[in-house]
Amino acid sequence: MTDIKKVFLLFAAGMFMVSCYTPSPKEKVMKILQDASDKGQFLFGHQDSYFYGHAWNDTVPMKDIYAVQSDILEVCGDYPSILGCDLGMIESASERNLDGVPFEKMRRAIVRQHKMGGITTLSWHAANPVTGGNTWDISCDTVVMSILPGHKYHSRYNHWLDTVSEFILSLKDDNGLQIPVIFRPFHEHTGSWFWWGEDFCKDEDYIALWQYTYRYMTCKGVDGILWAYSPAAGKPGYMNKYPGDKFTDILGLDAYHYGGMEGKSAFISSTHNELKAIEAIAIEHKKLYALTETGFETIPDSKWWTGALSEIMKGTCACYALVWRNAWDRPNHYYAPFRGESSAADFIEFYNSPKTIFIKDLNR
Ligand code: BMA
Repeated sequence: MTDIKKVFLLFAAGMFMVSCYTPSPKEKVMKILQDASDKGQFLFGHQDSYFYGHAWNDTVPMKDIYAVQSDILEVCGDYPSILGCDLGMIESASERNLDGVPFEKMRRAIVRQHKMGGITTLSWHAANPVTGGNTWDISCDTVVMSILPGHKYHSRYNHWLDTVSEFILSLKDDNGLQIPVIFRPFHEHTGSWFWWGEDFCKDEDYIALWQYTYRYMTCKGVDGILWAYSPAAGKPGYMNKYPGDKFTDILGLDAYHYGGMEGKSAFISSTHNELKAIEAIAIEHKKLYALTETGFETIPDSKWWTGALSEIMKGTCACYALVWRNAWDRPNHYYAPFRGESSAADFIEFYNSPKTIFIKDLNR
């Protein structure tokens, strides 16, 4: 065979392989996020959106998920493209998470969100494995160390990871493929309000815990998910406990609006600036980045969506922004609009902006 023929055949074989390449479910999700980021758009997320809202609760008794309700749907006629769920209390084999959401309902909601073309992110407000207290039990400052290999509570932690892995592995699409959720454990660790927080955990222990968790779950077969690292805003040392590029897909930031209307401009500029600083790190490490949690409790600003959140995201490549939950049993604990709420009109403007991505946008 002549050299020319050989080159031609190699080229043809290469083209054939490229055309046969099917991206994995994880790669597809990464592409959705990357495309948004490249276009200066962002996906909109809402924690627990389909389980309960400001004035309703669909978790008692457990109704079928196909009767889907959402405060976001009521306001704009569309679903959030990112559904936030929390695994807290799965480690104690509870049927419901710490906010009363049945895990079976959560599982079905995640499958449905995936069928609709959307994405789910899982946080994990894990209980304190040493004291048995809840996730905010900070009475002991050696918890992280004591669940690492060779330490007293290690086997208990392994058992917890079995439970988490089992749940994630149960999230399958119609073809039996793993649904690629964004897993966001041990969040806000730069603050000191969870047992894994800054004051209770050395940098190397946090990194060891993360890497151990990643390896353990990967060995269990949980290998098609995205891992998000999300420190709390306004704290030093963003990268001090970074687990490493191999163990991370998304760089996050959890930033809430405090201080009422007077705090608005400081919140906008500091959060925007932090996102820009994360952008530089994300470029260097070739990672996506996102505003993994945000919100203004009770939304006392009727223009918060176009006037604060959009302003923060403007000029960044952050791929999503997720607002926290609307608690049905705490009238003053909500972060998303609902029908009749004073920022609802502004939210519709935010929804209609070419920058924001909801479920319908992902299906156009
Ligand atoms: C917090 C509050 C709590 C909730 C926890 C986990 O920010 O909303 O009420 O239990 O998140 O979802």
